[in-house]
Amino acid sequence: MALLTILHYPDPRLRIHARPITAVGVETRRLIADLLETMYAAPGIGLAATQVGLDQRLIVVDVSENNDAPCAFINPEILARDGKEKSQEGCLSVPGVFEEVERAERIRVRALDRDGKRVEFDADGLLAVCIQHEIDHLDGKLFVDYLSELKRLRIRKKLEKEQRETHERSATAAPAI
Ligand code: GNR
Ligand code: NI
Repeated sequence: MALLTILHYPDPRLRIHARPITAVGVETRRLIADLLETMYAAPGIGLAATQVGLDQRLIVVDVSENNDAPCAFINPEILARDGKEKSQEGCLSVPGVFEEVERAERIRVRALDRDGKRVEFDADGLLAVCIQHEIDHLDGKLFVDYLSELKRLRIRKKLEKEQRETHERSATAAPAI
């Protein structure tokens, strides 16, 4: 198991449209374990491979109270959408930002599970929000894209400043030779 580094907006790698996984084997299962470990450590309720710089259509989700319902979906697709609902969203790639986003209230999802078996199910509530948010990541899309240009610009400036300060601190603490 390994903790992976989560990329932060506006890293251009978050804009990559990820490629489908063609064969589900031990490599994919190892990656699922690493993504789940990274998600729980963050902590978050979902994580997409795109967020750790991997060009693969793979997401993990756990919306349970006790973090005891880990799910992995490979090549996930939304087959149908129904209703509209606004809810407050956050993103591990946009730390410290929480804004209202409108999404479909209910969705029908098709994917492969960790054994490469096809699954199809309906989702609503937080699970529906989370799966839509994660599939957006696989398409290079972030929840800030649903906000106004002014809000997005303010968020970008704030995160760029935080990243500059983080780099200055680490440069001072451990100077490169
Ligand atoms: O941990 C997360 N919480 C969350 C809350 C509301 C809507 C979506 C999410 S997903 C987010 C983790 C994340 O960034 N996944 O990509
Ligand atoms: Ni996210």
